[in-house]
Amino acid sequence: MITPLSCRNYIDGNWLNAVGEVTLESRNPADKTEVVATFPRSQANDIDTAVIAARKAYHSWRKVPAPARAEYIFRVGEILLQHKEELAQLISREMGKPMTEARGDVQEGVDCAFYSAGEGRRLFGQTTPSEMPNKFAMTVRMPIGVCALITPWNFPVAIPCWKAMPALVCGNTVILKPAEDTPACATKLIEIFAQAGLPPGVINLVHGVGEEAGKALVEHPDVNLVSFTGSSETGAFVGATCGRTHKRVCLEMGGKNAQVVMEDADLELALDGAVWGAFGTTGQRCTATSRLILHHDIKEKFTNMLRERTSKLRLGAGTDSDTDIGPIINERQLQQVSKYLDIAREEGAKVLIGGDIASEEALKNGYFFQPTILDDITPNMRVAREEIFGPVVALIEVSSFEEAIAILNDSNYGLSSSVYTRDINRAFTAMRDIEAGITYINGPTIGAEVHLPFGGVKHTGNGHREAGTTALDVFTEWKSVYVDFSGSLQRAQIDNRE
Ligand code: UN1
Repeated sequence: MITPLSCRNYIDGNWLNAVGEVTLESRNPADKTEVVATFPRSQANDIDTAVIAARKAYHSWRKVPAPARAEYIFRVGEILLQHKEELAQLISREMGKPMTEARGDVQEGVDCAFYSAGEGRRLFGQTTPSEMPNKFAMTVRMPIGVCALITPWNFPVAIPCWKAMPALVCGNTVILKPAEDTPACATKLIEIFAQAGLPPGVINLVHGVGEEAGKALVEHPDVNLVSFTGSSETGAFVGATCGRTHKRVCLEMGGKNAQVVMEDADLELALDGAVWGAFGTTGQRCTATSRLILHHDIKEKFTNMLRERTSKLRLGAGTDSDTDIGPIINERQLQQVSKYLDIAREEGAKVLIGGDIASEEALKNGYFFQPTILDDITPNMRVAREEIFGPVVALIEVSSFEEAIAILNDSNYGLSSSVYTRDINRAFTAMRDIEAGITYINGPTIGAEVHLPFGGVKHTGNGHREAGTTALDVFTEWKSVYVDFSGSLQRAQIDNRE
C-alpha cells in the first residue's frame, strides 16, 4: 500500500498546516480501506491568511505584462505534461475514474494551459471612434482581483486548470478550494504551478470542507470573484452570498442532459454515444447523458442494443486496465444513486438492467453501482427531472422530432444536449431550438473542448461561460479609456444642433 500523502495548504509560496489541529482523509473509492491522503480542515482564520497573501500578490501580479504572465502558464502546461502519467494514477486512485479517462483529465489541463497562455498575447480590447475631433477611445480588459475557485472532485485536474489558468493570465490572483474527496490531486497540481515559478501569493490552496473553508471564502469581504462548479443547491447559496457581498460570481451547476435518437439515425453510432455519454466517468459528469429520448420506430431495437452493450461493461478500480466503469466517489453519493432507484421503482419505472449497488465479492470494498437503464419513463417523473450523478439513464419514447425537442427542453437544466439524425434540416433545427449551452449533432453529450465556451442555461448556470475566449469575460472587467489630444475642453452631451 502506498503511504498516504500528507497534504497542506499552500499560502504565499509556503506549504502550511492549518491553524486548527484537525485533519481529514481522502480514500480510494474502489477500496475504501486505502487512505490516499490526509488534509487539513481549514477554518476562517486560514482562509483569511490566504486572502491577505493573494491580495498582497495581486498588487504586483496585475502589473506583470500579460505575455509574461502567460509564460508561467505555458510552463505549467509543460510540467503537467511531463507528470501526466503520475497524476493520472493519482486521479484514478483518489477519484476512481479509469486510467484512460484520468489521462484525459490531465490532458484537458494541458490543453487549457497552452490555450490560455496564447491569450496572454491577445487579451484584445477595441478601439472605437470618438464623437469629438482629436479624441481617441478604446476598451481594455482589467483584472478583477482576488478570485476564489471552488472545484468539484469529478475532474480534479481539468476544472481547477480551466478556472485558474485564464484567471492568472488575466492578472488576477487565486485561491483554490478543492473538493474534500480529491485533496491529493489538488496538492500535486499546485506543486506543478509552484514549480513553474509563479511568485508567492499568486496561486494559493486551502483544503477543508465546503461548509467551513468554502463558506469562509465566499463570505470573505476581500474576495472579488467566486467561480464555483458543483451542485445546484450549493450554487444557490454561493450565488446568494455573492449577491449580498457584491462579488462577481460564475456558477456551473447541474445538468439533466438528453440525447435524442431519431428514426433516421445511425444506430450503432448513437449506441456508442449513449453508452459513453451515460456511463463514461460512471455518469459523474455534469455533462453526462441521463435521458435518452428515443423515436418510437427505433425504440425497441435501440433499447435491446443498449441493454446488450451495457451488460458487457466491466466494473472495477480505475487503475485496472480492463475496467470500463469505475466506482462512485463516496458513500453519500452511492446512497444518493440508490435512493433514486427507489424513487424510480415507486414511480413505476421498469429497471431493464442494473438497479443496485454491485455486490460481487471483488467490489465489496468499493462504492460500485451497476450501470442502470430505466424504461417506461414519462417526462414528469423525478428520475427524468432531477440530476442523479451516477450510472443511470432514463429512456423516454417520442413519436416525432418536435416532441423530442419539446421534452428535451422541458427541464430546469440546460447544459449539454445531443441529437442523432442524418437529416440536415433536423440538425440545424435542433441547433436553433434546443435550450442548452452545448449541443452536439451525432456526438455524445460529454467531451467539451477547452477552447469553446462551457456552461449552461436555466438552473445550470448564471449566464457566464468558462473556457474559450469567454473565460476572459469571467475574469476581467472592461474599462473604457478616452484620450483627448485636442488640448482644449471638449464637452460631451452638449447638443448645439438646431
Ligand atoms: C463536468 O462534468 O463538470 O464536457 C465537466 C465534458 C468535460 C468536462 C465535464 N470536458 O464532459
